[in-house]
Amino acid sequence: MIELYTWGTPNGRKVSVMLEELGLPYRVHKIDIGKGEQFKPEYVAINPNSKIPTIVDPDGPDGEPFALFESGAILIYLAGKTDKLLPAATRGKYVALQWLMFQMGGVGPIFGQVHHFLRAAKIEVPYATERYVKEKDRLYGVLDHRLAEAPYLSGNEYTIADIATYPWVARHEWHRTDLGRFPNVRRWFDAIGARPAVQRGMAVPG
Ligand SMILES: N[C@@H](CCC(=O)N[C@@H](CS)C(=O)NCC(=O)O)C(=O)O
Repeated sequence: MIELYTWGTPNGRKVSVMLEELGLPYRVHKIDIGKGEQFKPEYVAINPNSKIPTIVDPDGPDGEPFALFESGAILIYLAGKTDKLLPAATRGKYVALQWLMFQMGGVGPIFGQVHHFLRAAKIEVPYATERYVKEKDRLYGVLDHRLAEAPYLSGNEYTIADIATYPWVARHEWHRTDLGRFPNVRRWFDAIGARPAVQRGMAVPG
């Protein structure tokens, strides 16, 4: 049974969607980041970065328990453990990892900043808001262009790149993005959202 430490945010839901897609048994431990539970010493012991998500696989490499943080690393680990959702062939594998890194280094951090400045900042900061909204729109344009060429981010196969990106696009209302402006993203978003495993994973931690 994999232990999943998570909260109801896009980075946490990437991992619950992945576990649901793989059909791996897992137990959810809620880490309420609003209450600062990510800073408790027992959590910092498995995630020194004090953020969710983290997994502990009791049956890790060499059969030993294995704690892992960073959602992208967790997705790659689970794909490797099961030989699923990351193509084995070199070209497909690195195209999937390319779009996963695009999510980790671009979509996640930039959409997160947009959420902060539109929804959480205690004062209005027009310069920062404008800067991040503009970059968010540019990233949507890149996604839309890619999804005009292929059904999924990695090509013809649904992979961890899609799993990583979906929960961020699912927050499109938070970052005030009309998916009608990005019809290829909309088609991809609807197709992925129809997957039962995605629906179950997106409801975690409940
Ligand atoms: N790069 C990390 C980012 C994780 C992250 O930012 N998690 C947020 C929730 S989505 C968090 O735990 N925030 C709590 C905090 O910043 O104190 C990953 O992908 O795992």
